[in-house]
Amino acid sequence: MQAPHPPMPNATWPPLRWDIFCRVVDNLGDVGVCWRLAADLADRGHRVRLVIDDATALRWMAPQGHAGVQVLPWPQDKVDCSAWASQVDVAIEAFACDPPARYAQALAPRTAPGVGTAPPALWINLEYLSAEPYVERSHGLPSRPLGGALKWFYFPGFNTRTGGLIRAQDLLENQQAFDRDSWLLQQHLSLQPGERLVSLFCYHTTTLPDLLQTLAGTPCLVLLAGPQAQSLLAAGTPPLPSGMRVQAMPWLSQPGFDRMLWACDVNVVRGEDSLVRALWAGKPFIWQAYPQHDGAHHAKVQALLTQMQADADLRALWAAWNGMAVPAQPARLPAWAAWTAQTLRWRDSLLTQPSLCDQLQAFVHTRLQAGASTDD
Ligand code: TRH
Repeated sequence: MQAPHPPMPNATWPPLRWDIFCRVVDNLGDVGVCWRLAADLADRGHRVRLVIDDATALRWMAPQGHAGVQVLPWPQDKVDCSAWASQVDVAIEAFACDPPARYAQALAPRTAPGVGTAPPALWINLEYLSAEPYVERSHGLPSRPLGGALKWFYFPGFNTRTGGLIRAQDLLENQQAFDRDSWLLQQHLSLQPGERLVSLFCYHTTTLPDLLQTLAGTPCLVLLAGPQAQSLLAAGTPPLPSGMRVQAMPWLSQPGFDRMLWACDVNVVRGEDSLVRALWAGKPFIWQAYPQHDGAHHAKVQALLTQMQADADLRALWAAWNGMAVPAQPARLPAWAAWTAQTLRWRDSLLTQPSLCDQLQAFVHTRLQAGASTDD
């Protein structure tokens, strides 16, 4: 059963000043999620500083920047950034990245009632996305080591007991205006009769040959996004199954990446942000979880399959792709009509929920009103 929807943002709430701290651990998800969040908040009238230790990927992910978002390099230890903390209403540390020490010291007294006299500020730890049950238990909890700063845990998620999913306000409008034929022309792509268009964004994996076999059950043109799939296939390893053509794609901007997913019939995506984009695209998709050595990602895959009420074929396909099972022969694609309908059903139900930014604004407003107290 779904919990009641959290309060929706109110037009009378004032715009706020936000700092988002991001350390790029590896891959593109850290910067990708932080950038989408920053842009979405700015579109709602807020002022956002994105403080990031490696902004290289933003050159192609967001070449135009975004009105209302300022990108700042992560300050070195000797830089006194404590003044920043007095200028902010909400500080978000993405994925427990720990803001610079001087900033943290200056912000701490503003986070808890009774500690300082300065106006309250909120310190939020934005966590990774997962459909696992711990997310509902942990979302929105405060944490305050004795005498320390008060931090709030914010967990994105797939139901209203969690923090929601990033969804730009103009997403549906842009999707409805999208013209697939023009996009194909712009990309110099042409489909042969009966061919499906598939995007492939993945990690290095030994399960790729089987997935290609599965996809090639219907003739398809596979767009290789990102370097991993491209390098895997560059030397003809694995060989392409018959009925499959491939095309390497350049790095696309985030809006360009989204458009590619809208254009495709099937999207193979990975990690966190591209999963959510595939979901909003509303096309059948196959997800690869960020692989962890202890196999912790298997539980993430299972939890997501359960959340989306996947059928047995989809479960078998995702399990094989994520290395959770070794099938005797390549898994098969779910029946097309049922797969499409199931994906759209889930997407439509998620669209009725407030987005992550809707919920985050309500969360922040409630707590700032209460003077950042944990009593509400
Ligand atoms: O790159 P990722 O594998 O990031 C991962 C995950 O987020 C994972 O959960 C996290 O633990 C790990 O990083 C540290 O996958 P993800 O999250 O889909 O991020 C990819 C981003 O790159 C996404 O914002 C889309 C963007 N992108 C483009 O904008 N253009 C492109 O051409 C491509 C290929 C990606």
